[in-house]
Amino acid sequence: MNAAAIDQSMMRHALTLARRGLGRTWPNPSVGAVIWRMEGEQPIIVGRGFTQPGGRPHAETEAIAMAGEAARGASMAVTLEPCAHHGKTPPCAEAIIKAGIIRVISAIADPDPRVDGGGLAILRSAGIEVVTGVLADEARAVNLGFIHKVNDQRPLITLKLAQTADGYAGVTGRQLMVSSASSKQRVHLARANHDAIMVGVGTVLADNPDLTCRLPGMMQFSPIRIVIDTHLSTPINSRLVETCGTVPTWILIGPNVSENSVEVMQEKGVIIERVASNANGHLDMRDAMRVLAKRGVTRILSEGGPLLAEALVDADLVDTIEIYTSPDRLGREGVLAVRPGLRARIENKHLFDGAEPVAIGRDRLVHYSRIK
Ligand code: AOF
Ligand code: ZN
Repeated sequence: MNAAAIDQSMMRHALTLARRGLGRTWPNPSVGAVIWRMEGEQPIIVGRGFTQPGGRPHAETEAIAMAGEAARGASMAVTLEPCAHHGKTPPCAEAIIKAGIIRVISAIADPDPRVDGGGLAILRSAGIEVVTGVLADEARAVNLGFIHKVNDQRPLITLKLAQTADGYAGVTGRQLMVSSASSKQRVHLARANHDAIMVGVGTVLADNPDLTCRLPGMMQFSPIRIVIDTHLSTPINSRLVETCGTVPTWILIGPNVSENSVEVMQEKGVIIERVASNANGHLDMRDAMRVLAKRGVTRILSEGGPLLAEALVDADLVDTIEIYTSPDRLGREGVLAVRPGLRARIENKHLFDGAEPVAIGRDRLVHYSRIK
């Protein structure tokens, strides 16, 4: 392998580490770092690290701690520019210098204004060789939630929709098992690698859902739950409220809810955030996402009903759409999963790029990603 191929393979490894932290490092990005030394033609990995739950310690100091003295004279691949600021911990750029690392391969710059090129500048001024842009597109995808939080004051949004073969989400007010066991497992895995699961209050009233990650052994990876609820209609005895001591529940409400109703919910342990409403009296989704980004949320999985999906896509807030289609028909009138207006936007080649359908158990999954 030549040097560039080794750099790429180390960065690929660092990216796999970074992906492990997704959903658990917010408000910080999930970063991966690999330290290696050359023995002849052979790269030997001496340290690996990724951002720890809650966002600290950072990936680089984890990898340096593992490598110990072996870091001296070694190279590091890191999926995001090492930090330059004195935050809750000293800057990673300084830790890298102190550890004696002589070469740093960094995928993309850190958009945080406290860093933004400063980390690489510190490394260069210490005489460390710096290579940037290695697997930049993949690193951007891993860090997209954090990038949107910093640059666009909104979290990344993955929209999940499920429909019967004839296009229905269910029957009004009744829960319908649309997806197969394999699809559910995949959705629960997606829950674990997002910071929050979001639904509209209609889903809470119809289904009284738990919205947790129930894959065996992964309950502790359940993210927070967010309800879009203009008039604060979430029942006090709903599962989301009753279990908020174990898995946090946040409810976003409009300006007209009484302070008294807010206090009742807060006493139960629910976090309430007020959000601006628009001319139709619905919550302003851009403002809602601004509030969540300000609170540190970087990645949201929206599992809410068709109306929430429409509001998010209309406000141009959706990064990825996953539509699961079951082979079974509802066979009667129900609630359309994707109404014609939303379908037109999803199928618009200027807005979303649709992949080929893949089979998930008995279901079919089509994945759309936002253009630009
Ligand atoms: C890194 N490695 O693993 C992560 C970084 O509040 P602090 O002090 O932890 O700093 C948070 C900022 O550090 C965050 O906004 C981002 O710029 C960077 N995150 N940096 O070198 C890491 N998670
Ligand atoms: Zn750092």
